[in-house]
Amino acid sequence: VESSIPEHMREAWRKFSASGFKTTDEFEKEVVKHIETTLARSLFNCDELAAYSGTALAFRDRLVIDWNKTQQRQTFADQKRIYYLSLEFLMGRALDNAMLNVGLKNVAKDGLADLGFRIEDVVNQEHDAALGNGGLGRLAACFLDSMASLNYAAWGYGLRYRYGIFKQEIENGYQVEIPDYWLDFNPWEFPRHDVTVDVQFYGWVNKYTDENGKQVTSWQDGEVVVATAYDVPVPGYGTPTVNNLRLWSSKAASGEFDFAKFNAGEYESAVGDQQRAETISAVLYPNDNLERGKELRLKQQYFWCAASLYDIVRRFKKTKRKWSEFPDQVAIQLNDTHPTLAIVELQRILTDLEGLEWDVAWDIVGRTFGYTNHTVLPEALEKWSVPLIQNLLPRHLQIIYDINLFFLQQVEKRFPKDRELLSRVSIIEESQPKMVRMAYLAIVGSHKVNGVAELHSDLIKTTIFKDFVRIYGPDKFGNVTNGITPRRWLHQANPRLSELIASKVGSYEFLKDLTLLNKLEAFADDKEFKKEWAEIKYANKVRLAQHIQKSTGVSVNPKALFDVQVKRIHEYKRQQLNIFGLIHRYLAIKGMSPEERKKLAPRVSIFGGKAAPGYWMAKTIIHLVNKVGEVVNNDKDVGDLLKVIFLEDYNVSKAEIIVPASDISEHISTAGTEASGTSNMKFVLNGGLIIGTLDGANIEITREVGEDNVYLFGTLSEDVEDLRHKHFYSKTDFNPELKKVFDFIKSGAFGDQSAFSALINGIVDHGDYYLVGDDFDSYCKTQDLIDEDYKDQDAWVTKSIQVVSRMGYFTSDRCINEYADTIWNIEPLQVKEEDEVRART
Ligand code: GPV
Repeated sequence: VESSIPEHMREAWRKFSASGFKTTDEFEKEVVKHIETTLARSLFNCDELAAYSGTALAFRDRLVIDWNKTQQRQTFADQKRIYYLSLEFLMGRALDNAMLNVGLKNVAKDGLADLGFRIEDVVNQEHDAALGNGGLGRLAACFLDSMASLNYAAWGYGLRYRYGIFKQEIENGYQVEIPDYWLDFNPWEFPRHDVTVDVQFYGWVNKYTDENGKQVTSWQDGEVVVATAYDVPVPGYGTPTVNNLRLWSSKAASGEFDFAKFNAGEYESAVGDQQRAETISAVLYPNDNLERGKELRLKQQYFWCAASLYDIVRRFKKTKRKWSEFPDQVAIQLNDTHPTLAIVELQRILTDLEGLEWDVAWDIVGRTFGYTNHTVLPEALEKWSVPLIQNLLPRHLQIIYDINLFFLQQVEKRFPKDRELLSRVSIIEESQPKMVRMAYLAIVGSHKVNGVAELHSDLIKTTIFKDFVRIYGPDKFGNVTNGITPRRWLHQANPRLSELIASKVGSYEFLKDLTLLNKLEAFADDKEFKKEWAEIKYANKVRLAQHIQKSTGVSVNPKALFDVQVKRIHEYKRQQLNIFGLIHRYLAIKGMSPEERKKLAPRVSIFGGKAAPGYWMAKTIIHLVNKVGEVVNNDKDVGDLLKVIFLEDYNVSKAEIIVPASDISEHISTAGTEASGTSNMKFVLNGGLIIGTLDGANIEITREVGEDNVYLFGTLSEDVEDLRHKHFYSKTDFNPELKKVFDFIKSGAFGDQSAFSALINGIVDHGDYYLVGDDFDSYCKTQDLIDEDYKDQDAWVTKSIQVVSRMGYFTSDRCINEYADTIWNIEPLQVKEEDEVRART
């Protein structure tokens, strides 16, 4: 480390080393300094955005101090590190989280008030960091929070998209996509212009014997794109650990212009090269649970894997260890198959560049990687065409073929003459064109494969990866049920509830050990406590009602039952079942006498979520929800009994308002299709009950909180296949109540019926793949039961307290500790106790 200051010259450094504010005065001084100097503004032109910027910069300084120390501590400790590779990190806002995690939100609140601002208004200025689609990306963000909070030495690696997930607007009931340019002012990232990696594409493979008689394989004459690192600090809660999220940004190799071309008068083409390179990290692909095989997406994947691997290997080499120790220093977790090329890239580095024998290298690779699967849906399983890889990454294709050859030889030895088996498990699918099955490559190149909830982990073992369980044995396959961070999803989103809980369980320690919530159980019948509990839920509903009023113009009654379904729009998640159920309810209300109407609980049904821009059926569902809302919400005869709301642009910061305000939320996927779901956990942790199918983590939530506290309905996953089969052969006994709903739509009640015909035909004529017809009846009956139960508010509040008290298991801290124990083989890094105490006060 030549750049470090010699020991005898360090006195001034120690004397002036930055220490960060602690008091309100010190905070205000920092904010004013940043506003006046960094931003060059003054008290004469300081709006809320400037106040946000100044506050963010003040907190950023605080974080950076601990961040630097954390990185030093981890380097000196010289222990194993975790590298979490994810194409998505759905971080949301950073300021509120930073304030809470370093324990200085109250200081900031008082300071901002002194300076003339309300902290909520300031916090609301921040643009969400929306570098993800849905659950998979948000899971990565929760994991970063947990890894920092538990003091694991961990890095996230991703792409610095210039455009995150699009902003959704609703125009005449249709989704319209607006680009999300979010980097205008982002105080949370640090460009590291000195940390760059050259990444190669295209070119050809040269195999030759050098002058010493050594076999050399060289990938050459490709096009080079430069990856530049942008680092984002990730603060832990109640600890001085601040980990690093490293995001790569692409630009052309020669910097601004290719001067040769420029001088030759090819100005346009030089700028074109520049733009083509920058395109790689320009935009997040907006598909959730769907892969479309686009070349640019493959470029993104390799660009990010190559840069990250180079960085990881560079760090390892500084330790001067032998290659055989690489897996003792490095654990790389693959968030789905998107980073599978990292396996191939490490094998290439070790063999072609470092000269290791194939088998030695392959053993190191296998011990390094773990692969997490997040879906069984066939359309989401990645396959890349061989010609595409051949052209873009010719050397990698050869390595993939070799990996496959050795793997199939191994299978052949254990299961001689089973040709069928060989063709089933081959990494190369013999189709036209040939395809590389990325999940199979990920399994073969990892030492552990895990699913994300019990049912899902069982399903991958018995369906899509069945043959691999035979080949490798069951121990290679495991389960780590997902979790969520209680810091953001309880403490930050629902501060009053967090405070009430803390007052009963004794302290905020439950945010670090969520099982302590079980102490609440004792208060589930405590009258005074229940009153406060209910008041907080009501206040959260009032806040959401205000947001609904502002964004849709519809007034809703906060005393009504709030029924929420917010998540990506997808046929398998069955928002269509929900909206058909609501049309059924509307028709029922219209036919009721005043007496019958009294039995109902007034209800506000709230939808939110984005459809992939090319997913036509999902867009149709959004359209129908909006049209139903127009009719129902303007029907005076129905009034408060039913309102149907579509909230536009659902994202992390909106979830923080919506989640604490729900009475019931919907997790109603066709059994066997939702790998886990994580919003189910968020809602229950905030005292909302759920209606759901026996799918994903719903099953484990039910086990924890008790069957009486969950509204379950619908087909079981083991019966799904048979039913689908039956639909194929007979369409006779179609649900009559659902047919009435379809007839009503067809009558033009919600505008031109042809807009919705594909949605209806998919169910009536095309096999009803997601079993909407089969589950409709039990869904509606279960909703009726909810009406009945909701009217007994006293019993409802007891349930609400009970479920929260039993949610300890679903913290992402538990989840990360399981990964650490069963996959990464890593322990947290000890932090001195005095530092911990300092961080908490
Ligand atoms: I694959 N998931 C996602 O959000 N996007 C994807 O492309 C894929 C999976 C989700 C699953 O659908 C959820 O069930 C799961 O809870 C989440 O990943 C995190 O594991």
